[in-house]
Amino acid sequence: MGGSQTRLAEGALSHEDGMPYLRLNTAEHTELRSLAETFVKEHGVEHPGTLEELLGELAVFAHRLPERLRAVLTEFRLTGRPHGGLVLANLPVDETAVGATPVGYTAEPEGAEVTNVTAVLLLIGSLLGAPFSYLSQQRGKLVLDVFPIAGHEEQQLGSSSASLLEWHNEDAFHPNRADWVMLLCLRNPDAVPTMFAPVTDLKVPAEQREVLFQERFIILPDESHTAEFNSETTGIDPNSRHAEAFERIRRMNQTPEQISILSGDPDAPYVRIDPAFMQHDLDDPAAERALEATIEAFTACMKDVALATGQLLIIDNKRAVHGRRPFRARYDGTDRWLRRINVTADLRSSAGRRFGGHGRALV
Ligand SMILES: O=C(O)CCC(=O)C(=O)O
Ligand SMILES: [Fe+2]
Repeated sequence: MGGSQTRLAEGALSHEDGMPYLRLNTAEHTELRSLAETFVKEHGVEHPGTLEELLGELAVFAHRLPERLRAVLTEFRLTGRPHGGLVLANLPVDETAVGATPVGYTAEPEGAEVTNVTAVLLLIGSLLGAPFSYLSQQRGKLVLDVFPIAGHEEQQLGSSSASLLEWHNEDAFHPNRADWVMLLCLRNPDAVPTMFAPVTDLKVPAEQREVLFQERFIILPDESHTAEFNSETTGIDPNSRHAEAFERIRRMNQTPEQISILSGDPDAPYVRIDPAFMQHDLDDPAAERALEATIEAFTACMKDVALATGQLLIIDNKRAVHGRRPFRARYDGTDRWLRRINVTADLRSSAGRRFGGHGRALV
């Protein structure tokens, strides 16, 4: 994979349990906290939700992030290294000040520390690319909360707990899926691991690998994008854009296109896979065998990354898969809590199809 291309990024990463980490030092930690607080103060942000309306300002302000962080993120954006993703550690998150972990879908976390923490997440996301959302997911909300919800224990949703959340690419079915997914940990008292594997670790026989590069596979939209699920959880605005978004999802569900699982550079390919929402019966034995071999091989190389408060997992959503181990939820305000954003390298490809107050919710 080679070393760093930029002098500043060189030697910045440590490797812990096979995972690359950038640990901010005390000066960087303090600098980042004061940067986020300054942004919030200068723009009179009183509620974390307001940050979603300030994406342009955040993108400009992001150029002030600590230099070593900018160097690592720039190298990651330009070269894809470290391959698949990395963890940023020692970010300013005061667990005692963020308040209780939400318990229901419609909860809107509030308060000064949640606002600061969200600013940190959006600043980092805005340096790497452009944060965006989907109109078909939680009304186009940009910053999503990952915490267990009573009744979802066994579902294939971020809000599940008792069941393992099978590894996947985020929104794998979607042509405009994220380039990067960022998961910022506010609390994780039981050290519940996120699962992670870069595609460079995937070992499948050459013959099957060749099949993976062919358009012989089908991924359906996951439940979180359906009209039924959204009307039961966050509710749907009865305006035409929402209807359009769910109509597009319905079409993707009804007449899905055939896609390849691997694409791009044969030595460092992009990956697109979500076994829980794929058709396994393809009327194509060679493709079926290649899919099952890939599932087995990925499962075998899955790493556990137990995020701690103040750690941010940046996943290259086109070069790595992720999931989550099962755990027992508490539902008492002390549950595991992550804040998540989708980030794209290419806003231009969705021009004319982005709406919402922040103009970043895709139809
Ligand atoms: O809870 C986790 O660690 C990952 C959840 C997940 O896959 C997601 O929110 O996209
Ligand atoms: Fe995910």
